[in-house]
Amino acid sequence: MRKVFFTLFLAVDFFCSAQQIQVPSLKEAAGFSIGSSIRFVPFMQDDVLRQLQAHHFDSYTAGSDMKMYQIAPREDVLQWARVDSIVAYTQKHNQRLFGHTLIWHSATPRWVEKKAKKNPKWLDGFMKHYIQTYVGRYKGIVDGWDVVNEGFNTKGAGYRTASIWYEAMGEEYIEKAFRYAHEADPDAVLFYNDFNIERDTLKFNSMMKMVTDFQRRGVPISGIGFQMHIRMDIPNEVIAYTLQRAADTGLQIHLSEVDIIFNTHDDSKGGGVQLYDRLTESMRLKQAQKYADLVHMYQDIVPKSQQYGITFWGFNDRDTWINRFFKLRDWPCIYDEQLNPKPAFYGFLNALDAP
Ligand code: 9MR
Repeated sequence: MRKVFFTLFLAVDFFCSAQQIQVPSLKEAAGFSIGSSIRFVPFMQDDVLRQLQAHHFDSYTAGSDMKMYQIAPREDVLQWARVDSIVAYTQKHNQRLFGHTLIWHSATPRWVEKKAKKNPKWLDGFMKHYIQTYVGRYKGIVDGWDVVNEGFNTKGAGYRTASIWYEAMGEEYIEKAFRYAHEADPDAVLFYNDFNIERDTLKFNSMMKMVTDFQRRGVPISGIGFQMHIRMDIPNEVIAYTLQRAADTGLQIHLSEVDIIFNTHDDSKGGGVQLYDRLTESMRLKQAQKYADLVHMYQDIVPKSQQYGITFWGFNDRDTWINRFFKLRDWPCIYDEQLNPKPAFYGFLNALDAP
């Protein structure tokens, strides 16, 4: 049955554009929240994107609009206008707003880095003020937060030490960020979020050590975010193993930035390695299977009460960050460059258990 449905939609896909076709809604087919990262300004001017977003997603993650460099561009300035517009949009469309991200080395404004380098003691007070003003302002409105993003090394074991937060405050900065956020909104779902944890078991183990220590000591963490920027050749067995161990903590599990690439890279800006120049039909079908595998693993391994949801990092190949960042040509998303659903979309959709 699944196969017939899949083939049927492939045929429809071939003749129709996104505007002409009403495909089934992902959020209606899923038993958990489905989201995508969105860049608010181009999004609000793009009718097709807005139509697709409202149709498929009941969770909204800002691609950049909620990061520290946007909120605190200069000393003594906190600007909320963009976030307020996003809140208005999500409330109008009855969507969950997810806060990405409070503390991320890569989104720290230059002025904060400079000031903390001169006076490391200042940073803790600034962090407390920033988090509590921000989380307090959107208390009961932002459902959950990536409290700290990418606090562990890109590869292998250990904390990311090349971060002003670590340099000025030591590893305790992570715990403090969670405590400050929890004080400001005790009901917000608080995540630690990172990449490659589904595949790099040394990195995963470092994170798990921190998470279980937090749980033992009552540091208010409520979830683990697997960014899940994966490649076609990342073995399902490894993903299943790490997901299982994370789920065993009893915490919420969010697949927070999903995309699936064919080519590879060294994790650095411009570090793409172009292995495939074009997307063949057989690649499209294999990608559909991988998206389906991911959904099955999430549903089978993560207990329902811990399924915070699955969020795509942009849902179409036209806007994906992958090509810009790694200097690649890849096709990681469920919608193609013309904003038509790909086999990956149907692979994902058909794997979803009804709510
Ligand atoms: O996709 C985001 C890009 O548009 C921004 O310029 C960049 C810096 O803010 O962040 C990108 O999103 C990253 C996310 O916040 C954290 N995980 C990795 C994502 C891709 O770089």
